[in-house]
Amino acid sequence: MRPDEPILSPDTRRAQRLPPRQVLTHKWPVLHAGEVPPFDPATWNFTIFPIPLVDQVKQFTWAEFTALPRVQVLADMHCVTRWSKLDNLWEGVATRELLRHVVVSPRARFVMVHCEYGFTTNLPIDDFLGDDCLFAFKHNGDDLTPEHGYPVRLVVPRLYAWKSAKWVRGVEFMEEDRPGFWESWEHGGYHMRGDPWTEQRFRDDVPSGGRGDL
Ligand SMILES: Nc1nc2c(c(=O)[nH]1)N[C@H]1C(S)=C(S)[C@@H](COP(=O)(O)O)O[C@H]1N2
Ligand SMILES: [Mo]
Repeated sequence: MRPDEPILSPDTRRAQRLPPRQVLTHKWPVLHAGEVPPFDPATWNFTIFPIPLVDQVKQFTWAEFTALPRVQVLADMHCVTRWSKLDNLWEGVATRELLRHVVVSPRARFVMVHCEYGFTTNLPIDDFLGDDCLFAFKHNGDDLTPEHGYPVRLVVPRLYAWKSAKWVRGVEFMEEDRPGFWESWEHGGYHMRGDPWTEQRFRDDVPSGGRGDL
């Protein structure tokens, strides 16, 4: 079951839809590190962890995850490499749905999203649980294609799109923040939060050993 009216991501109501220094695209670029992973519904699972930040380690099979209630969200997408794609209609499971399956400790303030081949991305828990955030199976009415995250990707419309992790397999709740893949210094030091409206493109802290190893 899903509502007839999609949830409108708040940024779609702005008079000026493009964040600073972004360029509109009508195509849908493909952007990721590494290979497109295979999908096997018999072995796929989705894990929420760890104890004690959740009351139990919860694992869903593909059949269980696809049986969860669905929402539709209309949202814009902004890649830090400066393309923006407007009016995407996503369908999937709201991130908030996870809260109906585990009890999350109030000490949890960040999440690490875990994907195939070890890709990760970190974000504040309040951004992750935004009412326009979902684990999407469909885009504009069609199943995701493999290169766009089939079978399921995270969508966090209000942050730069590298937080919208493709081929997602689980969520780790965290007390302290720590960098994911693109946020790590060796992969560019992209921002720990990534708000496109204030151009949080790169981290503004400095690696403990100094920037670079000269
Ligand atoms: N697993 C994974 N997800 C990822 C990435 C990645 O490298 N690996 N790149 C991100 C980046 S930088 C962007 S802009 C979006 C692009 O999504 P798209 O390829 O569907 O346009 O995916 C994000 N999700
Ligand atoms: Mo990106």
